[in-house]
Amino acid sequence: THPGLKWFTEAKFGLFIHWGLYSKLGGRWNDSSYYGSGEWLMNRAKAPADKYAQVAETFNPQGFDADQWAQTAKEAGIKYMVITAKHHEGFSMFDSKVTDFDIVDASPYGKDPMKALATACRNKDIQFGFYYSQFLDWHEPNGGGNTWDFKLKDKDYQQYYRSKSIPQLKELLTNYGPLGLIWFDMPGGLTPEQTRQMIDSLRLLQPNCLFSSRVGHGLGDYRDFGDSEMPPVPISGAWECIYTHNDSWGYIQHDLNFKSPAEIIHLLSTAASKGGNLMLNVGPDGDGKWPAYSVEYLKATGKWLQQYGES
Ligand code: JFZ
Repeated sequence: THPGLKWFTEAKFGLFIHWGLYSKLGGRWNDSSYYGSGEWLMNRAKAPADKYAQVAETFNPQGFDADQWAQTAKEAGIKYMVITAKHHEGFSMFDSKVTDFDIVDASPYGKDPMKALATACRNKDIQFGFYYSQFLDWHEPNGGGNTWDFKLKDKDYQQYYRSKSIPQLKELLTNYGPLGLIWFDMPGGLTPEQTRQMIDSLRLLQPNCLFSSRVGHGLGDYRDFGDSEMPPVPISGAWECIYTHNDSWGYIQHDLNFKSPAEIIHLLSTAASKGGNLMLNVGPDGDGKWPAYSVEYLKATGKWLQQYGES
């Protein structure tokens, strides 16, 4: 069995964080406002890649505080944290040499928040991992998904994997210390054999790092369910269900439909009773601040866990 499954199956409670340029847009593009899946805004609005990329020029999350994020997670009783290094929009929230479309090179912020967060989590004994959109990349002509700017028939997915996706995954597995897991998402463009080759080359860098099931072709190390999907019966083997705190993964300014502490505790205990983990998502805003309700309700969840939880 995979060495990483020990911590994973004991964890019970994880924190998912969707954070990118879409967090600054908050569900609004031009004169339209969108509800749900804020991180899909570029696609839903069919925003031109060059126009969308300009959002980076004013992306400056001065309110980001890695220690505070890790501290809130700790108080909530969270055992692992997974954050979007690059979502489908294609913007790298880490220092990447592979592209200039990253937070250090393209934004006034000019620092690598993932470095700080990896360190802050490690200092508090929280397993740290990255979400990485390995196929969908709406910024790249050869990436999956953007057919409003780039012609489908001109796309060379292999070229995208070779030049961006795989080199960036290697950066993530090299520059941030030991990772608990990589959360792949929305597989595409690779055969089972090519997927296996990619995985093998990545495993060499960190044999203890888990790969999520959405790496594709059944080759992940544990099972993930669909979003907001709880298995109806107990499931054997390592698994995780994912829910978001309100109705969107990425920050939406006009979404205040946050799950109460009682609802979070209910999800957590249901998942645990069926043998799996709950990974709950929060969506920080473009300044790097969590919604106030997320901070408050997560802390309340942690209080309950301290009184009634097992460890
Ligand atoms: C994906 C992303 O497209 C989305 O933006 C978010 O990051 C979410 C966590 O993951 O969306 C999915 C992917 C797969 C399923 C559901 C939502 N699924 O298999 O049911």
